[in-house]
Amino acid sequence: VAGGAGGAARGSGGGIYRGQEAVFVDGRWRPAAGDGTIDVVDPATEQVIGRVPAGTALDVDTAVRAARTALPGWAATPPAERAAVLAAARDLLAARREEIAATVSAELGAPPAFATAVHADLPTAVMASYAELAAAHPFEERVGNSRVLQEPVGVVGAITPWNYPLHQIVAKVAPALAAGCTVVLKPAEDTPLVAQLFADILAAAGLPAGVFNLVTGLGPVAGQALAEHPGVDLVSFTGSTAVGRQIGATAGAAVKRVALELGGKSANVILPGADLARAVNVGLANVFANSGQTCSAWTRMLVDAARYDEAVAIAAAATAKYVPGDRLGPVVNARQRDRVRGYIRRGQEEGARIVAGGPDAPEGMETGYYVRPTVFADVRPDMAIAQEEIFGPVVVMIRYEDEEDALRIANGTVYGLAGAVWGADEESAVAFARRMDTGQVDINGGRFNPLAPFGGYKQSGVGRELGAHGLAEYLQTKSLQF
Ligand code: TXE
Repeated sequence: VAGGAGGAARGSGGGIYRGQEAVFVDGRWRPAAGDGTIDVVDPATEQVIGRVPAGTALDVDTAVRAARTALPGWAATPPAERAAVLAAARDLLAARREEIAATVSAELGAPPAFATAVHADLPTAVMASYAELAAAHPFEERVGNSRVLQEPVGVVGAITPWNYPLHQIVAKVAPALAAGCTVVLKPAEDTPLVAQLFADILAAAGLPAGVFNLVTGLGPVAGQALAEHPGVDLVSFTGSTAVGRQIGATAGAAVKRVALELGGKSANVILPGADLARAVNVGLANVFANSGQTCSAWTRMLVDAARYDEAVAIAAAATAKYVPGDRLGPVVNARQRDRVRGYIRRGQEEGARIVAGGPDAPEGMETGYYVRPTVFADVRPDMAIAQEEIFGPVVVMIRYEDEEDALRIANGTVYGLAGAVWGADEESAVAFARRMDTGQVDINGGRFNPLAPFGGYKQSGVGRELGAHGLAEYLQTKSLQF
């Protein structure tokens, strides 16, 4: 199903998907229009591990045409049949778990255990949820004397980032396919290999030609061409606020649907009665996982004045366990490394106190884009390190006087993606969470739920991913009156 140009050397390097020098359009791998390529680099070794095409506007155009041609057929496919393809994709994701983990580990630098438990298993869980939702969703409903039809929006242009390379893709493509949409995906240039692996999986799952297309390439070239293409009905973007703003403006001018999942600066609010050690430790783990490259990470830790010093001591000691290279992977590329280290220096200049980590390279780690896990104390809410998304293993600890003060600080950024509240009991934590301007809050810990909607308040974005809310993004409604 997925043969053709390019030729994969899959499995030749410790189970890593080596990639295709081809784009996946209309059901097969084919050479890109131009001959530009992108080297894929392992951020832990700085070695080139693969090469993919730098697709151009021409490739995007061919892919959008294929998606348009495939749209009527896929939209008319009964939801149960669409669900069966997603279920087959779920099984193939599970079957290729080790290869997915190894590939993400290589192109993102994620430690193997995290790559397996999160980068491989999370997208599998999301695919499973949409296999079920596609089968169960009421695509037609009676409302009084009307029949309301939920129809696919059309051709989806999906643009994804590198931080959770496969999850970000599945969180868009699975609901789009469940809804009956067809897709052109432009994955992040840093992590295109697992995207190519995913194209093979969808083809092997029996997805008809043209329903899913993949064009690798640079953001300002292939990404922009996709976002601006008149044949795209909905652009779903996850990435930086700067690019999201631009994509939103372009979509607005064309009056087309857009979903934006952007940055965050989420608060981890530890209320006076909470289990302090647990809240601090889980809070650090939340940020240091994936080397801080998580849009929903609880990067601001808010502690009441009475227990602030104790919390800082716990955090400083706990951070020592996150040894770069072993438990803590590198960040994705040299640019991100320099950006994160720049923020750590900026925090020092602003007068915050480093209690763990710092801006220098971790000892003995000359190779790889590593950053020391860093904790700042004595952080004022108006400092840049407390307002801007750093996207690295950096936690800022802010002191608050009372709950009203904590709420003001928690809500005092332009973002509102996620957060956590720890209280003496569930009730008090929930009462606080209700007043937070943010899209998702974990109460006294919390477990990931693939059916819970995820997305931003304020400048963290527009729209929701995951679950039934995520499916709704890809549907438009028509009502028939009788
Ligand atoms: O993101 P970009 P970058 C934040 C995080 C990070 C910063 C920069 O703070 O430090 O953004 O990361 C494509 N038209 N997040 O530079 O550039 C690009 O090719 C269309 C938060 O990597 O936004 C990639 O596929 N597309 C975040 C995708 O956009 C364009 C995840 C994201 O890249 C484009 C990543 C253009 N003009 C970064 N320019 C999150 N919300 O999870 C780039 N792209």
